[in-house]
Amino acid sequence: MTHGRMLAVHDISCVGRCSLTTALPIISSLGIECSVLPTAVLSTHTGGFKGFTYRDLTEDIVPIKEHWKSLGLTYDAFYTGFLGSFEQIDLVGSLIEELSNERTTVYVDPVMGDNGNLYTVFDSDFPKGMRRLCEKADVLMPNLTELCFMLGMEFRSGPYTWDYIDSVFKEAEVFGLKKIVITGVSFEAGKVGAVFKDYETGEKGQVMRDVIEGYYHGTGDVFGSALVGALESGITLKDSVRIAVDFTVKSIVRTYESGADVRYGVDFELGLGEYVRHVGALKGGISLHDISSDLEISLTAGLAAKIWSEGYRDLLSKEQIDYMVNRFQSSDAIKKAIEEGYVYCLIRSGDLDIGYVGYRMVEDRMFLSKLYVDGEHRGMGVASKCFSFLKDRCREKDLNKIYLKVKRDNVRAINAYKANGFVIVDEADTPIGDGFEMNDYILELTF
Ligand code: PXL
Repeated sequence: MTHGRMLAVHDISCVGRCSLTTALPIISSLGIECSVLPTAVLSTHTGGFKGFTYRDLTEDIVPIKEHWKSLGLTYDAFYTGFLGSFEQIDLVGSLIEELSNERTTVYVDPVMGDNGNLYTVFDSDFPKGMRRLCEKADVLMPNLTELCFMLGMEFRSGPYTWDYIDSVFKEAEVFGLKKIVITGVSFEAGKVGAVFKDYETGEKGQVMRDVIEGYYHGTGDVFGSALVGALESGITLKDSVRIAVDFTVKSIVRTYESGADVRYGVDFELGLGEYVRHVGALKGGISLHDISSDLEISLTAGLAAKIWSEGYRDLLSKEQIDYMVNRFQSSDAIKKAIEEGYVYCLIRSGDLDIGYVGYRMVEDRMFLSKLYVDGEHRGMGVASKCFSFLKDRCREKDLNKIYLKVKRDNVRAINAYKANGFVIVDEADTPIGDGFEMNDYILELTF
């Protein structure tokens, strides 16, 4: 399902970005129609502000539902979060059943607690009730605290092992889910992120990022909303988790750097543009287009100049960047390379050119001479997708190896290649004229 009507069922905390004040803007930014069912109205959320007001809207749920039924409304997706009372659990469960259609996906974030504790407004019976709602979910997005409370497991603080996480995935099978994404998981000190499992395909994985000190309110809702938006846009689970983690982490970093009062939630608004671009790029899919015309060649050279001047600012002097762009990435250089047997392709996402590759076959391997992605589109798995295209090109010629050169101090690129299965096999120091030298590793991928 892409871009049907969604219902977000959360409280409205008027101040302190969380629940509906994050779900609505984040999901709407993707062009998804998001209706709301407010479960309670609070002057602020309950975490850190004293004296908040709390209006429980339990009594409104049935009349609202009946009105929607009289209009013949159904929802293609439900995204439930903070519920205002114990009774709401079953009321929301019935509402989901009565307003679903054959395409409906149910996303449940069983918002109840964090760091081993329930939020103060919930008593110890709440998790038992929440379990029933989770049984209606297709996609569950709990943190470990919430899962432990619902499954009757003892909460332990991290770091965890994959054996432990696998055992949690196994316990969570009782919910009959399609997918689960667990937040706040750490496998090593200094790193935290999310783990996920697709019960239908067996695929599982993790997305970890550096810990940022402090406790940031509403991040579960920012993450959940970004995840639901990406999944509803038809993006794979793995890419959706990565997009949601990065969106959340960048929001936290902005908040940390601004020194803002963390009770007001994280500064996600400035990240919405990038979030929409990332989802848009992966939604449209990525394709490689062989280039040959003068226009395509000059487009590629223009992209190269942009990517190089932004991407290598911290690694090379301006003089060396200018020299290398002119020598290796200008229209003339690309034209000459194509004449010598290189294949150049633009990486296209929707109708945007976001990068380019250049390669040629050398004996029994593909030599990948260029793989450059525009900064705005990095960190979205574009490179991995390019590698699957490039592997196909190798297979067409019965080859099973790709090699490339990368500057020895370009740690980010080396790690990205390693994550795609490349290993360092050699080093090369090549003088390139004008007193410049390239000091590279040679990395190889066998498949
Ligand atoms: O983000 C979780 C959340 C949602 N709604 C309310 C909350 C909290 C967490 O404290 O208090 C009202």
